[in-house]
Amino acid sequence: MENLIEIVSKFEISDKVAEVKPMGEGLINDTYKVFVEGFDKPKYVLQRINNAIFQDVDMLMDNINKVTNHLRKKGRDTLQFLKTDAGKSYYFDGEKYWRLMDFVPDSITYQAVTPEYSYIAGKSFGEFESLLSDLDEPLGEIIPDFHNIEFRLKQLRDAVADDKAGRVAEVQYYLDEIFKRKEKMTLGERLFREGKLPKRVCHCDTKVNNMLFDKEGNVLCIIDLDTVMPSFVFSDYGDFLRTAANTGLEDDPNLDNIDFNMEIYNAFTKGYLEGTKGFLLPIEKENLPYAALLFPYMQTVRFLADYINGDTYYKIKYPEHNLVRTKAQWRLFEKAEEKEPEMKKCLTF
Ligand code: GN1
Ligand code: MG
Repeated sequence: MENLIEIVSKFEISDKVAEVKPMGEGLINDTYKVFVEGFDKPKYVLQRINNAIFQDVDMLMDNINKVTNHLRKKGRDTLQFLKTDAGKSYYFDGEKYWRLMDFVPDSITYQAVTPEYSYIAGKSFGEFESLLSDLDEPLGEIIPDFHNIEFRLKQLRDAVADDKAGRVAEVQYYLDEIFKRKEKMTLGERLFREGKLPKRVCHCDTKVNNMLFDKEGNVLCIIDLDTVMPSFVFSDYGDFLRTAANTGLEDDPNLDNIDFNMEIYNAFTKGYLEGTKGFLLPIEKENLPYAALLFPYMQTVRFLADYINGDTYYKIKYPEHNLVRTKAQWRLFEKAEEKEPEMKKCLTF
């Protein structure tokens, strides 16, 4: 295990580091809170960037700097990164990449939200997209085709063809169900090719726990900016609902816990439409129910492909973890699909 205190000391800070402790629930990067002498709350957040996934760390940090500078210029609170003694926005220890940012004081994250908080979240993510809509410096596509469902289905087909871990036979049911719906679920990419659907600067990882709230329920700032890149607005809208409207856990082993909560859907949609006022096109608005289905669908495809490949992408806690995640996301998809007509009816704000 690397000496985390020594890594923190490579950054331009004047404090003396007391302790570094693990934090967060991310499936990709490793995150730690940093305590310094004379201060009883965390002062910084240290992160090891997973460079197997974010292979171009310079592009990654450059994107984040563009986004945070733009938000700051508009008077919004956002993440503040520290530079290393050498003036860089990350430290490379010869093997791993690290970055350090300020800990946002008195901030709270949630794994689940109430309708009231969903409304606030909808507004904040909507405003986030609106605020970034006039970013004049282009952002790099840090993970190409990240939310391209045609590409994700291709990855799944490739995984099946290779069957590296010998797991295809046991998941045939899910493969059949997924591919049965491929026409419907690839609508976004077709609309894009027809020139009807634009790409916007999106967050692309709008999980509930990527928002910092204060004690009164105000949003302090949006975190986890690694995947900010051009995408359909469906990404931010759909991925939030995937986590927030799920009455169970993302990896719930008990499928009976899982439902798609329409109260959360309505509250979030109301907030999102307010936050994107004057900016969303009718085609984007009309297809929000499609987005609510697309993200549980896409996450099923991604977890299943990783399970078939022998668990090379997501961190797992036990051998069947990606299969359990697949089943839980698929149940969520089915529940969302049942409620699609109701979602369309509710879209009249
Ligand atoms: C990953 O990094 P984290 O845990 O916030 C993933 C998302 C998935 C999510 C599933 C770069 O997000 O796309 O939706 O897990 N991030 C990347 O929980 O692949
Ligand atoms: Mg995260």
